Amino acid sequence: MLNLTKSTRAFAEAQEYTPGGVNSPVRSFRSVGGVPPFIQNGKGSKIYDIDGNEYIDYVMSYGPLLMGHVPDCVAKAIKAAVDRGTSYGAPTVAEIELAKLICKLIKSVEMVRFVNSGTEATMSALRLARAYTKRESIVKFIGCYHGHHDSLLVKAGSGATTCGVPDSPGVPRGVAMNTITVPFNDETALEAVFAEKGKEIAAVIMEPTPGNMGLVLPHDGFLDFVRKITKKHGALLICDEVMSGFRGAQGGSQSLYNIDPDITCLGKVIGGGLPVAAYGGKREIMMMVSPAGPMYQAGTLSGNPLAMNAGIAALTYMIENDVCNKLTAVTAKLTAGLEKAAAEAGVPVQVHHLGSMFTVFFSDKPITDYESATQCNPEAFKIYFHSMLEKGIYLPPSQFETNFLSLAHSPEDIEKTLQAAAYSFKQVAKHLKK
Ligand code: KE4
Repeated sequence: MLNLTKSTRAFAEAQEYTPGGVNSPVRSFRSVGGVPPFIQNGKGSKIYDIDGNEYIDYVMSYGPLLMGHVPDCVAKAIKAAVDRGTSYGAPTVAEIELAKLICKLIKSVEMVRFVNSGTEATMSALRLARAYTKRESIVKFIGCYHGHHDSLLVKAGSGATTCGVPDSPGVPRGVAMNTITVPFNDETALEAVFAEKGKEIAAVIMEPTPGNMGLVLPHDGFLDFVRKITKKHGALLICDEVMSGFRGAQGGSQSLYNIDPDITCLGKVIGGGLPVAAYGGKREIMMMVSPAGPMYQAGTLSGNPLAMNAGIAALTYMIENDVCNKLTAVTAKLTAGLEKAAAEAGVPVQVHHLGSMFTVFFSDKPITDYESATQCNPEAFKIYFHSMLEKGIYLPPSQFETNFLSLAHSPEDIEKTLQAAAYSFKQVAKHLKK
């Protein structure tokens, strides 16, 4: 059993001052039970909790840490920037440099606006689509998660599903009624919505490779279909790549499926571990954004030099060291090993991977959408999660999250992870036999 004495004490105190003791619900271990380790520090592929336990980390802050915890390139950039100032509320050349990097990496993006969270990015992208098309309805896919603003907290995945509130209370009916939801991978349902309301739809927003039901992949032709039907009806296509940007591929998941969206949302990796997100897209559309155009959006710390320099360092290192391709290869090797370990233990799983992302679904059926993802065996996941934690492997505490690799995960880490998985799947098998 893990010694979590200090974390237990800290969690009790944290719950006095912060709802659920955490500043983001999924961290509470609510759906898997137990006490969340309070982290002391991280380095490379490892995190260390306040009781001195060491873990190989597959949360990686839910995506940002492509090179692992505190890579030298990012640490150096932040240390150099902090002595010059953390924020000015005035333009800096670092913002131009990071914007140029993003425009070079994501082919569909010609202009960028920086914000401080993925939620802000998708919220602003929706407002922009509504301003540009002068329409009000939007379409999202059930189980996709685009942050916690009202328009998109409708049948949302990630923590909203994990905590049992895919449709959160507090979202005004007047807002939710403008959000149309459709199952992912369902062309027929999407076609019916456009046939009925095509003229009212400002945009379809989608994670091209959803990571908030766990990692679910589009079936052949689906993304192409979404692009075609939005074009046909004059609606914009917003690709939310806050998670999949530079995790799916260096050009975003959109580059893997040859999709040319009107607007792309980014976050996580582009801040190198500091709070940075962005929305960007075609120049003609982005020129609607204030002060170039009438659509208002602003932010005190948007584009702050500390975060910009961290992002520049991270993306530069990523490009110069071909990080995305290297991680794709390691992730394929790890997931093949996980599949083998589950088969040897006689545990039915679906293992999905793309780039440096992967999910182990505890189901004997294919996982193609929210409906099938939510049929997974929660008890099996819980046993797997806690068995892995005991063996020093720190996974996202929810079936509806994606795991992330980093450049810092060594062959020894992968070997240790596979040994822990062999043990954990055996624990699950014992439970399934009961
Ligand atoms: P933030 O507001 O949390 O920075 O980003 C929201 C967001 C937008 N779009 C996508 C595709 C996302 O995955 C996210 C946030 N991802 C979750 C992980 N599934 C953040 C983890 C958390 O909520 O604590």
